[in-house]
Amino acid sequence: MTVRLGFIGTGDLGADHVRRCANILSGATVPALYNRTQSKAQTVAEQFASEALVTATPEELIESPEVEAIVISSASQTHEDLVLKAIEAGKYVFCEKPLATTADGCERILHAESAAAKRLVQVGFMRPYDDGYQNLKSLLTDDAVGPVLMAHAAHRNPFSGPHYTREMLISETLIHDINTFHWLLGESFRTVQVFYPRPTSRADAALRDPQLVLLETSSGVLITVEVFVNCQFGYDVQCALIGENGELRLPEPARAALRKNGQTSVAIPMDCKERFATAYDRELQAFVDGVAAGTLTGPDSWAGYVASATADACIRAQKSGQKEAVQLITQPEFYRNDTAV
Ligand code: ISE
Repeated sequence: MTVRLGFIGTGDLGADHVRRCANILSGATVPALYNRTQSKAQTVAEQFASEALVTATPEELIESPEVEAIVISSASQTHEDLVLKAIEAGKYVFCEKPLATTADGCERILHAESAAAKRLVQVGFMRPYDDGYQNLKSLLTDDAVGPVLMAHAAHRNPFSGPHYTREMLISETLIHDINTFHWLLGESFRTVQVFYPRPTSRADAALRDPQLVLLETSSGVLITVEVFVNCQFGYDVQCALIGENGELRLPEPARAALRKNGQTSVAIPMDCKERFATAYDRELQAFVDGVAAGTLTGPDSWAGYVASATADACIRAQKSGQKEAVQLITQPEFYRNDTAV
């Protein structure tokens, strides 16, 4: 069976998803594309999906009978409205993170999906599909280090670009780490606090880059996350969990060590598309397979909601300088027995 995917948003990551669909994944075709700048969608169609129709609006794509399921990689502010429209059309939808820019927006999606009485949404958190993180998860499941007490993580990008804001360090970057720990530890968060170290001179002072975030889970695990989006040297993701009986550490990506000119060197990836290439392939393949089987398995709307509600609290903490409580609604029955990754 072949799943007919329509793509909304053919920018950097969106175009890469169309490429993987055309060249790497099995069981999917691309009958339609939409991008706010139409010529960009046209170029991506010419490169990877010559038969695809470039629609004039995202609604036209969502409603097209040629499109069975939708992949959203457009700007974050458009996600909520597009996911709601896909649910209304009764179509499966893969939405890049964040599911919505606020917890309220995610809540509207939870209501719509529960009312449809069918799981239709997968959120584009790709780390659960990475070998290293999967290894951490299975060791935690096997109780390899006993109860986890603390964790330390770093999420570094080489450069952020001029469009990045102080809040985006949370809503676009830290949100991955929030989801990672929610998934790894199987619990949500109680409080958050944000600290501003001495800022780098390599970025606009208003960005306050880097930031140090302290997350406290419901059981009291304390997690520090360094978010540094202009670190210059690479796309670098670190994670260590300290338990009663040992420590677990995320492995470095497998790269050969080069010995030359009296030195050993190992390349560091320069962006997320390179660092998580295989994870992106797997998450989208999981979506395609889930649509074909009629059962989605990847990160669900509840995971998207917890991530956004925690990010909202972090943005409040950025402003207040205080510890802020994470306020979550009670998990709706509909999401309790979900088989999400
Ligand atoms: C980007 O949108 C991502 O998802 C990357 O994984 C993250 O590292 C980056 O900071 C975001 O802007």
